[in-house]
Amino acid sequence: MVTMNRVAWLVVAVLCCLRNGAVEGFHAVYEELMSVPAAVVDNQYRTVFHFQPPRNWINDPNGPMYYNGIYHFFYQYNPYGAVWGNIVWGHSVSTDLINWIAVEPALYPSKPFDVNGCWSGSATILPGNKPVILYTGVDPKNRQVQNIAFPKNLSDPYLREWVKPDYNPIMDPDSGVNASAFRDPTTAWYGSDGHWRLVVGSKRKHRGLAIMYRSKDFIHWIKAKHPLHSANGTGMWECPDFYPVSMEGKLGVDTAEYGNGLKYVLKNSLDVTRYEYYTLGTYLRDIDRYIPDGTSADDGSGLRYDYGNFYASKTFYDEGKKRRILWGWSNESDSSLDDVGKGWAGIEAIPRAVWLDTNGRQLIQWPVEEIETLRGKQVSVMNKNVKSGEVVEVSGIMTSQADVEVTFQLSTLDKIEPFDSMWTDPQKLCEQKGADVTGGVGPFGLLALASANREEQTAVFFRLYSSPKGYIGLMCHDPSRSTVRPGLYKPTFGGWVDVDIKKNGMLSLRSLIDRSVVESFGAEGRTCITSRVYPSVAVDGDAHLFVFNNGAEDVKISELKAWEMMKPSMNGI
Ligand SMILES: *[C@@H]1O[C@H](CO)[C@@H](O)[C@H](O)[C@H]1NC(C)=O
Ligand SMILES: *[C@@H]1O[C@H](CO)[C@@H](O)[C@H](O)[C@H]1NC(C)=O
Ligand SMILES: *[C@@H]1O[C@H](CO)[C@@H](O)[C@H](O)[C@H]1NC(C)=O
Ligand SMILES: *[C@H]1O[C@@H](CO)[C@H](O)[C@@H](O)[C@@H]1NC(C)=O
Repeated sequence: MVTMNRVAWLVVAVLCCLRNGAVEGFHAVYEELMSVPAAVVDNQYRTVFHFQPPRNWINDPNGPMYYNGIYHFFYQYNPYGAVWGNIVWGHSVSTDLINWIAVEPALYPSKPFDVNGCWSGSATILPGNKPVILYTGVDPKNRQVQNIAFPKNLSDPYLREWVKPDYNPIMDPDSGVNASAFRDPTTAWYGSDGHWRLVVGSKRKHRGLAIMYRSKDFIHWIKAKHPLHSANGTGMWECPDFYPVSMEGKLGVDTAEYGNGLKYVLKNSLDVTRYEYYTLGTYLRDIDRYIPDGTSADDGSGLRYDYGNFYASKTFYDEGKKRRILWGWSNESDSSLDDVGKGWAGIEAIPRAVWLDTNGRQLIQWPVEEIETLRGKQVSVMNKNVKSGEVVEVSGIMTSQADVEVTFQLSTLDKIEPFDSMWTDPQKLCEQKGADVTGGVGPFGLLALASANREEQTAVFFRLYSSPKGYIGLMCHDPSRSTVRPGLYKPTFGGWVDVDIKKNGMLSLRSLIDRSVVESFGAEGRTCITSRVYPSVAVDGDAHLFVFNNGAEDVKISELKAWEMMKPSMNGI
């Protein structure tokens, strides 16, 4: 393996003493690899239009904000190696969310209140247009505390330097809070009583907690008597996010808004499952309680932004375009030694606009429109029937980096299979019924990053079932044949598709394909799945794209458009 050759010297040097993924709190810690600089930076799997720094490890998105015409994006970053460790706040700026300029790290351990780490946090724009960051510091006793930082010079359009006052920390884990489970402050919002509020993720035994704090001046914070919300059996809540969405239309709403016509979203990243879940609900501001709607399961079986590899996400309100934008981290599925060999690990998913579905039961997500400026050469397929068992190649562009939009028309559903009420977990169902398992209506969809003979392929597809309550849609990513390389982690992912198929007779799919990532948006953004894959043949010009149908019923491509994606300016690369 190319990658292995590159790290052969390293394998010899460290395998002997590599403590295999000893887990400290929430991350595998490979102390021996934490500060191993990249010998070579691998381009085979490096993404072209997803957010990445030039090299090294990244994880959680931090403090995203729009300030004076500039988008700021911070991220958990190891400046010295391709595994987690030495974490600072990397910082990049952009005017379009697509082309990024890297500036110096905004926060790095330097004071007693963050000497052992500058972990995740959020930005809030205070009255008078003053941005401020709240983040988790790890103190000399390894306690997690919350700190505040201000821009040094508000006239610097890039806000390069940040000042951490010596009065930090501003929130301590008190007697009731576990000092090893107290992190990731949210963006704050202002209440009618003149107090700021925010939540910090935590847990008590098996109960996940969104601990609430209040402050009059943003500096002195007092813990509320009860959390904003909690749920037993969910474990540590990382990276909570709490914000309003409008009950009508696609426009975003500022975090501080309150009133009629709004619903609230509470999202938590569950350290136990390493996936994240959200509920829609009501915020009772007078008593500072959040109550999830009956239609939102409030546990690890609930709604997810993304049913694939997507974690530690955070939204912000984009005042410029009046929309709410979601950032999420997609980690690698290869090994830490592979990452050291590549010289990097982790990407951020394409920023997505989020709004409420007209049915009020879930969110809709769609890649920010700016991504379309990267669309280059285009090919299309119109009104093409795909018979049972047939495969249609989409050729004429380089599909190793592409944006593909397809609408399938389902004229008859006669051969649809019955739904078994025992099927409660969509991911398990996708595991059982992979892309090669023939069905009634579906599986049909795309084969991305495929080799010519389809020995390698990442399948993105739908399957439909009928139940007494109506039709049920399932969307899957099946990467089981994504590479001929042995030993890689290739999880199948799946989610239900909440759309009235009978009424529409159509199902749409969009996939953003970028060398080692396939990011898919089913039914116009109702179900999203992201997978990391490492093809060894389907690379560059040898990557093919197909439409397939392994259902008994024919389906029709009503329209397919695919664009080769151009490379933005990505942090100097
Ligand atoms: C603040 O930033 C502006 C714009 O970059 C610059 O002209 C000015 O000198 C800076 N002020 C200080 C005190 O560094
Ligand atoms: C505090 O959290 C840590 C990290 O999850 C856990 O190992 C420990 O058991 C917790 N302590 C208590 C008293 O619950
Ligand atoms: C909370 O969840 C844990 C584990 O899931 C369970 O053992 C415990 O009984 C639950 N406690 C309550 C009060 O429901
Ligand atoms: C991403 O990597 C895979 C494979 O190592 C792990 O199984 C996941 O837990 C991990 N995801 C996160 C969010 O850390």
